[in-house]
Amino acid sequence: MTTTRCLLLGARVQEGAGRLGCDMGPSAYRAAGLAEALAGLGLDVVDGGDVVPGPAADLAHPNPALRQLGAFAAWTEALAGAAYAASADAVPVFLGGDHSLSAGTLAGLGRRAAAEERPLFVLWLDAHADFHTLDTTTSGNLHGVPLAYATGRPGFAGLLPPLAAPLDPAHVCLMGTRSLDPAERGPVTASGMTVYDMRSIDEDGIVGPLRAFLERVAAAGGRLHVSLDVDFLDPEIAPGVGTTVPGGATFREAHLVMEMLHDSGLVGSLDLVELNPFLDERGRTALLMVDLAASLMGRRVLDRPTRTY
Ligand code: 6HN
Ligand code: MN
Ligand code: MN
Ligand code: MN
Repeated sequence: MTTTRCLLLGARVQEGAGRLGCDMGPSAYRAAGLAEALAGLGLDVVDGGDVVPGPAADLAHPNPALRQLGAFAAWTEALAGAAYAASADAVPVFLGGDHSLSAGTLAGLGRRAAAEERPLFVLWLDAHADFHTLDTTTSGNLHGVPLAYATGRPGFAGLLPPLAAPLDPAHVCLMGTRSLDPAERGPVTASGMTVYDMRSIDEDGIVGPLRAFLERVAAAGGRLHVSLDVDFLDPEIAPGVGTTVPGGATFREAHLVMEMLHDSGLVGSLDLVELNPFLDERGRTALLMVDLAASLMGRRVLDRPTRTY
């Protein structure tokens, strides 16, 4: 068996969020020992440094709320290229950075999946759906749009890179959803994406739904990308994020999800997004995210270091 090669790539993007600070995320993950934790599992870990975007284009759009569209387009272009290249022979882990970075990673991974003639599946662990188009967002914060762009919703053409292969909404599973803007609700329902919102997780648990999704990915021979937004977690355990929503996933639920993902053997790439170290408390959110990434990459509970967050 060959050793899994794990490539860490920082994306210091903060332009998509409503407040500054996510640009420090990659540094916080490095300080929290992400590379060491993964190497400790016997993985071949390479820190590829930070992806550098080109200059922001001057892009006009009729929605006056939009902020930083040119920077978003430049990040998307750079990250799509990086994700396509990295996914050829490694499991890339993207260290965000706000969630707008997933527009780029999903574009690049879609191209990779198409080249492999495999379908791309996405597990979106987030309080939000991030399913706004450029026309429907009222905050204007572009971390609210990546899933809409990647699935080919209208209005991105000519502004963002064209998609080699739009993501099939039937291959997307949202978990932990508990905050949708009015303009997102109809489109999320109509999209055909699978949504396990917090109410359904509270009622039915997280294991059955996740197992059902993973079985679908396996049956289709799919490549699975996991996008983990810090606000998937309850703010009590993960305060280092700008968009806290009460009632999030517990420590136990989040670790269980990661362990099931590892056991599935299906995960080909990972985004760690929305960590805002300026809002964190002595690095506890960064440390928790590192622990979750390590569980996803194979750490068993008995190997976990004793930590109090
Ligand atoms: N995130 N729906 C809200 C907006 O401003 O569009 C929140 C988006 C949050 C984005 O969680 O990555
Ligand atoms: Mn998000
Ligand atoms: Mn979110
Ligand atoms: Mn299918």
